[in-house]
Amino acid sequence: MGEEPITSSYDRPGRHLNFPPDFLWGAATSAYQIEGAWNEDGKGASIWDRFCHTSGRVEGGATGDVACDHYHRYRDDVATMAALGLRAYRFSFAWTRLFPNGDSRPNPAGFDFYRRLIDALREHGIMPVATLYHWDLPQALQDAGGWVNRDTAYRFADYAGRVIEAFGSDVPLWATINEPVLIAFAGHVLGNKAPGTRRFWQVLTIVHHLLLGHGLAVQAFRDIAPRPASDLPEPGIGIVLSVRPSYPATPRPADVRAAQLMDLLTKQLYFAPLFRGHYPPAALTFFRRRLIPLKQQPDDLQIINQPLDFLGLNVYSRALIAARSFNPLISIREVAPTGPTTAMGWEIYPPCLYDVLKLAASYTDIPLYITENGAAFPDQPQPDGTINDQDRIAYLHAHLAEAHRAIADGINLKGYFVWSLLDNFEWEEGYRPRFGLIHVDFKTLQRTWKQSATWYRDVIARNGLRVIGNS
Ligand code: IFM
Repeated sequence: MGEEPITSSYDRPGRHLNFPPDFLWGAATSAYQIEGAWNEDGKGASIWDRFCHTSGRVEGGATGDVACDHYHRYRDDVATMAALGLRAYRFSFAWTRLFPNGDSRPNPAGFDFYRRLIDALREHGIMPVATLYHWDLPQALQDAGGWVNRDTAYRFADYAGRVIEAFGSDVPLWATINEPVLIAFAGHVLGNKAPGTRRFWQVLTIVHHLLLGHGLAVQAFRDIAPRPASDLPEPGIGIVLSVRPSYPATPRPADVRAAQLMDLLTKQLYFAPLFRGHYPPAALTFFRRRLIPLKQQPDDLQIINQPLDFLGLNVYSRALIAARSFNPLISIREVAPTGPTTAMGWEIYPPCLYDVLKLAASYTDIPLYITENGAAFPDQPQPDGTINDQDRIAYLHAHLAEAHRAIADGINLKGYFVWSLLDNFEWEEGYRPRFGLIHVDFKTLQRTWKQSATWYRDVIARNGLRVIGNS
């Protein structure tokens, strides 16, 4: 284990890339993707329950009804986290487990489950990192208009306040919303994620209400001001953005402009209101020209532009963007990657992690966390049961080296969470893509460590990586 200062020379064989001593090594999951128990102990239906139970929406007709059955197996899963040496575990609360109808009537059994989960983490010295909303809106709120309805932002803030009151002291890091860009575009424009609508004309309204809900939840957090348990740091709150840098497919000016437009709609549209208190004028012009309205009230941007304690970044890949002329709504298209890809078809391009951190640092100097990074590969258990996922190890290694490079360049990166702890329900793609460090047999629900799990355990134990070799 090296005690060298953090510098940025990456080509010295055998060199150890040591991370800062307090670096937060973690793994991440989300409620719908692992918990199962979709209608047990008083849980209400979410938009993902409805989406999966609608035929033709999810590959192979898969649902999260059982998923990894984490609801019943959380104790064993926490023991696995402890064996991995995780310092932090990022999970999400299922809104409908806590408030089945999305109103103010709580479900005590749901609170009890998360109390037991958090206690188990704390017993093992693992820091709970909680996301309040990872896509599973109560169906009752969707029936009232979902994120198109401004009231949903207020319902979210009420829910957030109740959860923060209940668990605030035991959770040092709170994220409001996971990946608003995916909720808005995949959920409401492409329609491949729940609620599965295709309403491009409402997209700006949805983005605005998501950000408003975030800001209101941050205000609720500040009002409650949870005091930390004696052995935990002061609780803080932030948001988790998914950032996939856009690079022009060719140097042609039209492609360069298309990549800039993609960045405007998928990144600046979120970063600017959150950190600068305004929507990018070019984005507003883009939407105005397409007659897409933004109805806002006078203080909304102030509410959205709250000081945050950290920013979470989910980084997987980059997008190669080219222009297209025939679509009147959006004149951009993504072209096929030029490099190797994961089972999601996403290009393996580690420098994107550095680029995303640089981008975030250009907006804010608050602590940054990579709240998700990882890869799906078609892992095949060997006859002896082992899973030798060298491709995942290489992916994680290369991305962590980029994280280290960013720290060496002075970026305020405080932690890294592998997506994911377990193979799990990958939304509309069902159980085919496997992202886990831990393999899950979805017939028996048996968990098996992949080699990447052992590798990550060693990375955590050494607090870093070796440049050459697998760790
Ligand atoms: O599984 C998802 C997660 O829910 C959100 N971020 C991306 C992951 C991989 O697609």
